[in-house]
Amino acid sequence: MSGLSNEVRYVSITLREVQENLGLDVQQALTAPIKSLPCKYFYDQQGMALFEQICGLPEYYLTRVETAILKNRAAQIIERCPSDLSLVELGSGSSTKSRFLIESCLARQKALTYYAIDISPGGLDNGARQLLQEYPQLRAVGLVGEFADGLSYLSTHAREPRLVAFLGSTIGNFTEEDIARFFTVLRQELRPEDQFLLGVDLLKAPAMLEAAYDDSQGITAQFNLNILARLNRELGADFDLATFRHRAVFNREHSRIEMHLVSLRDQRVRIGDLGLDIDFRQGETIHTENCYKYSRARMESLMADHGFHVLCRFADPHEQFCLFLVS
Ligand code: AVJ
Repeated sequence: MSGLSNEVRYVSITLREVQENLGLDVQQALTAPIKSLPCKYFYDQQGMALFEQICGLPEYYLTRVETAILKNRAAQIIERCPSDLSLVELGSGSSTKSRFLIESCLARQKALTYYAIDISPGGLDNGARQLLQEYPQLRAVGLVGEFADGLSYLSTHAREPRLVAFLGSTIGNFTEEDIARFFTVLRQELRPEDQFLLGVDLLKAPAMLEAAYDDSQGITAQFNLNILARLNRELGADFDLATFRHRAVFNREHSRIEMHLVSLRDQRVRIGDLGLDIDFRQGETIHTENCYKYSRARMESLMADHGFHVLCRFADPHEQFCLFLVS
């Protein structure tokens, strides 16, 4: 073996400013008649650690079920893709899940490039480095930027056919407009030989959904409240976390889990860095997240509306979660 280590290479393809503006976004969201906070701000260092914990909770079946589907079906998924493939993952590459796709590719081809597109650098976790050590035939490239920019970079830099994976039901955070925009970009950037793998949490009994977002150990509550702690840390706010309570409810009309933070009393909160006072009535909520749930048919019709054709579905026996392989 040569002394060269097989390391992750990061390419910054940020064309537009992806700089997030926490202050401005928070000001807008908390001064609106219905208060909210953008769910992307959950994921500071503490938030990411709490989300990791959520993924291992007994009630949070999503990660476990999706991982099991990938474990059992990765070979079949890869079989349906063209040979000499490269693998693209949208969002921070979670190596536990991608491992199965990577292993199936490498059982079939000599070498593989694995691209992870994420707006924050370092999206590839330590597991990715572990994979690189196990598989010298593997190359990992982190692309730092928006999905659209990452995909367009790849259409000029990667000639080989690609399997683009968007896992973890992250699409659940998208509004219908977000989905329309996202599918439009995908259609522009994917070539006919490319395929798309989408992980979707399926519509099911509300009690089971609500338990997944309101676990008995209170980890999801901590995750939700951490967004207020973050405003305290980063914007000099004085939220008293003991005066807000986590709430997760299934909204049937919109087919989504909603996460809220409920103010337990009338109170005024100061956000020092913004020079802003926010008043809360007792029972008033900050709407922090929507997680849309789809029936198979509904997701397939959304995809069809955007010119995508479902090649294959891979669900668990209880139809809790579904992976769609799409061209
Ligand atoms: C990261 C959007 C897939 O909706 O299940 C988990 C986020 N929020 N528990 C989800 C989340 C509360 C998660 N996604």
